[in-house]
Amino acid sequence: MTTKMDNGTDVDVRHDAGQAMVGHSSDERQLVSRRAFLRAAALVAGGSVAAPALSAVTEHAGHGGGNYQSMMFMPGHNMAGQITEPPGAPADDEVDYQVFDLDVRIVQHEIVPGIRVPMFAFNGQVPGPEFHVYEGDWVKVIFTNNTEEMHTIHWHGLTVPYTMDGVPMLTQDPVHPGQVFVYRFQAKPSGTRWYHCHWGTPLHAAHGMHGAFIVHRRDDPLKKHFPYQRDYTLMLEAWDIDFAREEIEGLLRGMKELNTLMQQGRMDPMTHGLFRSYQDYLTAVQDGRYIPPYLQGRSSGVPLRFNFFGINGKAHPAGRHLGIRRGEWIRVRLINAGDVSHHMHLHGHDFWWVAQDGNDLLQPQRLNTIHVHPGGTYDIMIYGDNPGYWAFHNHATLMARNNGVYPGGAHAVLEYEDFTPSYRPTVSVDQ
Ligand SMILES: [Cu+2]
Repeated sequence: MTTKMDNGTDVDVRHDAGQAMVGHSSDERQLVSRRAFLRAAALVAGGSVAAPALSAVTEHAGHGGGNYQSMMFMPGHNMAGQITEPPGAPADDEVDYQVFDLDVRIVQHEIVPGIRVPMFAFNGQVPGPEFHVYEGDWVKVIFTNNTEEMHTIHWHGLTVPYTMDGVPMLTQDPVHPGQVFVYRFQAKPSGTRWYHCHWGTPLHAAHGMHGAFIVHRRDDPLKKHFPYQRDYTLMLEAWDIDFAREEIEGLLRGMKELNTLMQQGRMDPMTHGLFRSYQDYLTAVQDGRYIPPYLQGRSSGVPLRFNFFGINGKAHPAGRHLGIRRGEWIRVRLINAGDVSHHMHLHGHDFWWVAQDGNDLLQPQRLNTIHVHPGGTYDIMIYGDNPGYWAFHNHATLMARNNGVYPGGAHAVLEYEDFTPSYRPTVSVDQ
């Protein structure tokens, strides 16, 4: 499927693991809001939760005013069915919002045939849906937590109001099971940005809850020198599937107990490592009332042994092909959503590195290997002048394996669409 952008760019999403996300029209917008409300109300009505429907809607209505304090210490608090709208952004009638629905569910995600791993996933897909907006657009994301665990969304590289930044216990309470949290902000600055969960990040974000957030410029100065037609996003990943399996099972067991305690008003925040301040935490540790779990460590999580590596949720040979034609420029946005660096090498071509962390470089650099570090985004331009099938892969070859078996890992193929091949690619999974 090719989406025509306003600026004439074809955004090709054929090979994407997910769907590109574009905002709802204004008619749909109302529908979405109502749907979210009904969904929340249904949760209240259908669940074991005894909150009355109206008080379930938490309008911290300020959008600039009002008290927005943590509810984590309220005895018997229950957030299922609540819609939380923190202050700090314009109200619906003040700006023209593009509205997006995002939720989190648990899926069995297939990395490569035969390997399915439970993951927390935005809208049930890994990576999450790709946002495509223009710089300056107002964005409203209605986030519904459809799991038994807590989550937030952090907008990585976007300069949002702090109440929308998604760091649990620093800018907001985590979004509880069944809760709806509404993020609002202006899409800026332009460039390759992304989003991820910020609760339990090594598991949640690195092992599933990550997606691209592309902020386009209506007049992209890069097009002067690199008149690209197609625009690809590659999210680079690293998974420890044993960790993911153990942690998710353990967490869900723990959260069921925690949710029950919360609903019964029997949860003691301190036993769960929740403190009102750093001083409270320090005092509790010093006088022996609280023993931090890191004194013992957690065997499932230390150290992680990453055994699968991927691009957009898939490891080689399940990975994607990037289409190109002779005489065409393509743009490739690399985003490292995992915890190890990927050293991406392209065969048969040099490319131009044009942007880092969303911002254009003052001087593009000509390379054929680019080092993509955790959290960073790197944009490159490739010119089609050498027809064939070309590997674009992580050159740290110990990571070019699936569970220790070569070849695998983060490996894409640059595929010319306008030539007659004399050799056609085949598949080998054990060398
Ligand atoms: Cu999460």
